[in-house]
Amino acid sequence: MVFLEVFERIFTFEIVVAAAVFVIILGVLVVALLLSRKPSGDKRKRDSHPLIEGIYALLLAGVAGVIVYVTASAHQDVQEGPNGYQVANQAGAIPVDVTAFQWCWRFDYADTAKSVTGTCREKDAGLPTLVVPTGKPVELRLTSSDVIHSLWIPDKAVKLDAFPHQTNTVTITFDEEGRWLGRCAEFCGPYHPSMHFYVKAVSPQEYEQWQQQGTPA
Ligand SMILES: [Cu+2]
Repeated sequence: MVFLEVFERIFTFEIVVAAAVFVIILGVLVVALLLSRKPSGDKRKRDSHPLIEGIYALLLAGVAGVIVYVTASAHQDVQEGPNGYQVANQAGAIPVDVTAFQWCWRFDYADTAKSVTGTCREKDAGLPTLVVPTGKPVELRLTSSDVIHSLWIPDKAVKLDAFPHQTNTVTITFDEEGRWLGRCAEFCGPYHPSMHFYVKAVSPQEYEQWQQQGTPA
């Protein structure tokens, strides 16, 4: 699952950098305060050090630049990687047309004409389940039939906006079996908070059975 790996790598990197910057700035501040203490009654102007201040500003700008560069190139990896966004018609990918609507989801398997939807109102019972086989890329072609929504699978760090009159594509491969909750991540009206679904990854055999028999997931 490339999204999660990239997210965790970047997030850890940014936390480490942020912690280092915090500790260094706090240390410099404490030292500067201690050194700049003057006896009371001393009216001399405080020293200014344009060179040191300039270097300090440049260093911080450099750190910010590195973070932007690392994040942007990781984003590029995700977009162009084997499981990346916008990779349409990936060989062997299972195409699923995903439609977000107020306030639930519909999953139409383009190859088999199987369709799954729900009400998203009653907890669990009303939630649709997107069933996918493990180890095979699944191409989600996401659109909306009314307002803007956003497909979000928090455990897999996958998030993609759903716009009316537009299709956004993301190709995902689920490596392990399991079931994860998906949410709508774009406020879309009164029932937005209950606009959930499940993603269930099963073995390829089980997936074929499910496709043929139509047993509810
Ligand atoms: Cu929503």
